[in-house]
Amino acid sequence: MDVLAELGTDVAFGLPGVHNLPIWEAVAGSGIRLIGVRHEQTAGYAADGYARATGRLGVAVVTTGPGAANTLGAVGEAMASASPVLVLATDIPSALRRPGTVRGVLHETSDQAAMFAPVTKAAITVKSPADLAPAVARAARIAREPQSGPVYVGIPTDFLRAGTERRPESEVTERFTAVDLDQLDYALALLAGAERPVIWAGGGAVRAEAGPVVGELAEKLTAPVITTFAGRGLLPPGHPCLAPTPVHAPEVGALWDEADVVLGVGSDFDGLMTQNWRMPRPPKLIAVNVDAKDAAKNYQPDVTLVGDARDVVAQLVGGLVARPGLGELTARLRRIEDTVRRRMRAEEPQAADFLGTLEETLPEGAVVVADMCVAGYWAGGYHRVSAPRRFAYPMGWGTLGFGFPASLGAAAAGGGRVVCVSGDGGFLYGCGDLATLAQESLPVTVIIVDDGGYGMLRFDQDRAGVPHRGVDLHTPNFVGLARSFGVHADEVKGFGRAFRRLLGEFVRAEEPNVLVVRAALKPPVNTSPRWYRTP
Ligand SMILES: Cc1ncc(C[n+]2csc(CCOP(=O)(O)OP(=O)(O)O)c2C)c(N)n1
Ligand SMILES: [Mg+2]
Repeated sequence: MDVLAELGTDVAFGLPGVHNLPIWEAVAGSGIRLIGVRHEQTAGYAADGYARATGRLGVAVVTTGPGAANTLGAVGEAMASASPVLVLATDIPSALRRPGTVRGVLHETSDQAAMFAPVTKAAITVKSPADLAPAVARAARIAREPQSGPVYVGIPTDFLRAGTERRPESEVTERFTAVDLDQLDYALALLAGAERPVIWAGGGAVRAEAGPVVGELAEKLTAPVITTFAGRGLLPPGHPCLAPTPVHAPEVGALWDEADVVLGVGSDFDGLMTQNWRMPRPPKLIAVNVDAKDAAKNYQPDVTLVGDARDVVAQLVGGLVARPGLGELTARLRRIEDTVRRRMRAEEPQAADFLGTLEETLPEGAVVVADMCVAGYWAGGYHRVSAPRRFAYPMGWGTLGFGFPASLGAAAAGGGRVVCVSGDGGFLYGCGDLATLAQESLPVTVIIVDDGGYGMLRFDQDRAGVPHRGVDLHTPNFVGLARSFGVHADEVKGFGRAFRRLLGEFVRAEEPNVLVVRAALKPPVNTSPRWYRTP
């Protein structure tokens, strides 16, 4: 706990079991607030939400076996979204373990760390009481160092009472050496000679706090900046070079198609962004990435600048002269925005109303956390994110059920109001944590868009021309459900005037609340069945 507190983590999320009770005792004097949740998936998602909103290490404290296993979906999401999450789990007593045999000890698994191997950067089992604090420090370092991601630490429960002798210094390193100057020169030459350069910025740019230098570089180059889902919020909405939506809008896709040089910053060009790599490889590609392999796994770059995105992009800014044409670029981007917004209103007026009201009513600095639901996809594509870390989206691993518990973590970070956008299906994954919401009185407004089932899959079945199966579902009275936990709740039909009035009230309240909206939305073009690039 001392190691974690030294790193700046002030909130952890957990659920007790007989094996991990000593951690609850240790937390008492550590300066860390351990928020008790009602399911371990919530501990994982809340730790992730906290990490995304703050950039700090998110911590989930869970017990042995099923407790640890219950975090796996959340940990996989953190892995896919490079979110620094530490899972502190206990394991059965070392004294009772017989390697290779499952003896039947309470909560025993043959190899608990192995469950975490494919969804973590590292899965560490503590070897001795003396190894406990160093192992936690090592895990925290691995989780935080770029590219960040989740790390599992398994602690045989008997070690927790054995006592450790020393408090180790926390190991935090910045491991980058200077960027290769020949490569930098080559990249500068490509950019200086580019006629239609484009900057493509991902989550790595946000994590490196590279927004200001990316914005400067874009202005110097007069290059549009296309952000990925994870990169949204990198530049402020009014920035003269910001492409208004991700690349799934054909008009934004055209910017990519026309580019002669693309500079990718902190992105791996994943399938969800590139429409499963149907986007052509640009004639010249420069990649800025902490990991050369990650940069090259999808489109082979002509040159890779390995290093911290903020440092490397600052060096590119320093090596280039400003060129004319910023006014024309901004005008073109505004025209694209008009076209895209007009089409949105024509295609799905409810989405336009929803997002318009969200933007109007959202208090400054509020975080929006979206789930895998149709309203969330609209937010993922079109919500104008006010600043870095003000929008969280599980895309990523595409993990339904992320939204509500992640919003608890983001709110526990103490930065003000969090608005969660959830469907009826996703909300039911973690609805037991309405108890946590009430108990901690977290400043969360949950918008539940209730379309009576799995709307996205309903769309898929309609598109395939098959009857609805498994998608039209019974939903509870969500208002009654929330109120039964002591959470203020109300319901409206559609995204009209009543929605606007209530959302405005709800986001300005001190306490948590739930706003149920009865509506069914058509999904936007950034969802895979609606991608415009066909195989
Ligand atoms: C863990 C997980 N299980 C299943 C899915 C598949 N899935 C994606 S969207 C969706 C429907 C979600 O329903 P709801 O939350 O009501 O949102 P809606 O689609 O109705 O807007 C499902 C089941 C998933 N993405 N993740
Ligand atoms: Mg639904």
